Amino acid sequence: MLQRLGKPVALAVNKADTDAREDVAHGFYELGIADIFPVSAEHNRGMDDLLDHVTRDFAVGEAPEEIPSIKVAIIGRPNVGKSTLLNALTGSERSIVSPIAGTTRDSVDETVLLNGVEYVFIDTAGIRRKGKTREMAEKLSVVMARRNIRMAHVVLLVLDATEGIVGLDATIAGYAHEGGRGLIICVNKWDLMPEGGKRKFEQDLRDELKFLEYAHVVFLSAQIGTGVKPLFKMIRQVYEASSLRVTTGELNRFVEALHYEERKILYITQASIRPPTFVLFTNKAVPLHFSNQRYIANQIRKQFGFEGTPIVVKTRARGADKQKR
Ligand SMILES: Nc1nc2c(ncn2[C@@H]2O[C@H](COP(=O)(O)OP(=O)(O)O)[C@@H](O)[C@H]2O)c(=O)[nH]1
Ligand SMILES: [Mg+2]
Repeated sequence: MLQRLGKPVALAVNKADTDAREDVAHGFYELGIADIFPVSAEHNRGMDDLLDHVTRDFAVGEAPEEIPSIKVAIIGRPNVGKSTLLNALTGSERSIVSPIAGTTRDSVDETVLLNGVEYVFIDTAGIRRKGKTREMAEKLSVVMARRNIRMAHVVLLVLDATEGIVGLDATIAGYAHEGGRGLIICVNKWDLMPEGGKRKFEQDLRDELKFLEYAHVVFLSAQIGTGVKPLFKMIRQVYEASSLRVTTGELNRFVEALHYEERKILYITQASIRPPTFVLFTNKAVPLHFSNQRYIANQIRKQFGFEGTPIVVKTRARGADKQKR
């Protein structure tokens, strides 16, 4: 009946708990199904191979483009230097830079082609209007940040080094984090800072923006141009990290080696990219505590190189019936 359907069929021969029983499974060849997988559902044997096999032809995200085009949003509160940074990145003067907060013209997209990669920068545009208040400009910067985050693959969050991290920075940073995009924190106007303060600044920044622990921090001067060029490589790296896929087999080998006591992780698989999202099947019905989610996310990041991107970890409980036994 199955073969008449004309669909790919794989045979999972269960209860192959031992090597000897695995051999027996191959006796099922006479059913005429070539893809035979001895498995043990109870002892979690052979599942990786089976799952990798049945998912091998699944579409992987968007179709690959000829030239990868990375959309990069430049966000931050008014006057931190977003437009200056855009100009430095694109080598143009198209964005209007002004010492008066919120004077960027309209929506500005600039494309740079570098080493076969297209970078499309989206500046947080403001609306130039007479009598616009500082408060209005600040509100607008949040609205624009949220919009541009949605359109981007990678986000550059710009801070003004001379002012440290203020409340509005944290608000915008929060949206960047929720957006699930790869993130680079750009500490701008570093030319105005005394020598040697980077470590302290980064420490304070990490304290204030704890939830952005995965983000790279770079110190730069958009006006002078120092630290701007290396951003391209970093943007590309973050984009690639956020687009990375790990096979179910690799993930489960990793989980086996992980010393995780809180509960038994039966299974882990990557459900999507940008942000990389993982689903854990565990032996408990309650979702993982936030701190445990973070622990596992960080272990995954370390192991597989998801640098600069947030990672989402979801839990699925195995059916309650299993627990009653
Ligand atoms: N010293 C210094 N000033 C900067 C730097 N980047 C921007 N500025 C100045 O900061 C002000 C605001 O810059 P702008 O790019 O318009 O900020 P935006 O509102 O975030 O787009 C302008 O006076 C810029 O010249 C920098 O790296 N160093
Ligand atoms: Mg601007």
